[in-house]
Amino acid sequence: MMTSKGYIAREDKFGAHNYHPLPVVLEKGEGVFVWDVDGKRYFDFLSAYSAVNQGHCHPKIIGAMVEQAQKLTLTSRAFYNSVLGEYEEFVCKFFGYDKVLPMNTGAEADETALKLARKWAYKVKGVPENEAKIVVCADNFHGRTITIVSMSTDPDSYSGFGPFTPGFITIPYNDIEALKKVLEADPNVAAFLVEPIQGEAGVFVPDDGYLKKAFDLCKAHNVLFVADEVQTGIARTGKLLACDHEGVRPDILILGKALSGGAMPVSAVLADDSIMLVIKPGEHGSTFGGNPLAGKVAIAALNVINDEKLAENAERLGKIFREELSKISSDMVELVRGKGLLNAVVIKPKNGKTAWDVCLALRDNGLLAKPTHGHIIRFAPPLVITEAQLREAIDIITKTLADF
Ligand code: IF1
Repeated sequence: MMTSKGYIAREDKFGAHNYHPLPVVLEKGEGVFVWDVDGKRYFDFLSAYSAVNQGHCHPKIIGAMVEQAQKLTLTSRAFYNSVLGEYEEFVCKFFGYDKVLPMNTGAEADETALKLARKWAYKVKGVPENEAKIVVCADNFHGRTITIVSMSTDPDSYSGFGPFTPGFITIPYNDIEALKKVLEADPNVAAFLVEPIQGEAGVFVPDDGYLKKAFDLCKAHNVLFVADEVQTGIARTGKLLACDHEGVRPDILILGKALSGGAMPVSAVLADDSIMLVIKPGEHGSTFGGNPLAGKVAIAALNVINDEKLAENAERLGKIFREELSKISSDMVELVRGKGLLNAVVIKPKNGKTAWDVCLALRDNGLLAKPTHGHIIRFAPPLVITEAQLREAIDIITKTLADF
């Protein structure tokens, strides 16, 4: 029987060292819980970075997956299949758009949105060929491809991967004046790409009204408002989309992660015909994009969001979480912030102890979370968590912090 150390040593020997995981080896997941190889149970307060909003191995999602997996998993888009149209109609009506371009990972969906925005700029807006600009925010995270890290301001994301894709203008997040200035100065801006809440940066929630003002500025300058809801979407922030808090309907909507409930990679770009139809047959695609297995899984995953009212649950329990965490009288807790069940605690190091040490202690006490950017701990449980489970988890966090 292999020990956790054995699992970790084997990965170290045969796997690329592109991660520094918390030392815990998980073997089983169900709902809000995961179990390690020694049978120890943990609250999962990362949810695979908001991909497991519906809870681990949700029976309806896995059931749909197993059923379809025994019929037809992949045809490629060289042929039609009996599921894709059903999924396309379902997801377009679910989010209220004319069309969907199905992809697999979040990064692929972001790349697809960038291509769509540039092509729209040339074909519809009349920007001169190869002159299109995309405005992005400092501290963004949209994935790991070379074009996406070309618009990153995080050296860990882009250092050593040049030369970089041109055509990006970076402005500070949550700064309407900066966006206004850029849009007034440059007639070749195709789109403004923004996370409604900056997840990786440390769950930065912008000022109320920021998204609406940004959207209105984009409309005034014939610029597409592109929302990356890969992490904030699918009920995570207490609404179906984080943009829904401000009644903003993105021109291009990017989804991923919990679109499949964490069962497999499924991502999507949604837009109306005037934008989506600038891409013609043969101009974009992917081997697995829109495969029948992904289609059935995504339909099941989205039905769970509605049937189990997960957005409402996230809204209600998120308020309790922030309220209770703000009461913690630990001098390591600098700040608690978030929306719905996407929250973070800013940790002030104490006696050389950092957020990493807190996460190790949380692990020992039966709760898994991980620091982002050193001193910020993200807390994002599956949205199926009950109030009783949340309060039990809050007790673990409170006791753990009290020990420092
Ligand atoms: C990892 C971060 C979170 C995303 C947004 C696109 C993507 C992501 C807003 C790309 C992916 C994941 C990547 C994952 C960890 C996680 C993450 F820390 F990397 F930044 F959530 F904050 N847009 N985020 O958050 O989607 O291609 O990964 O499917 O380990 O890199 P992907």
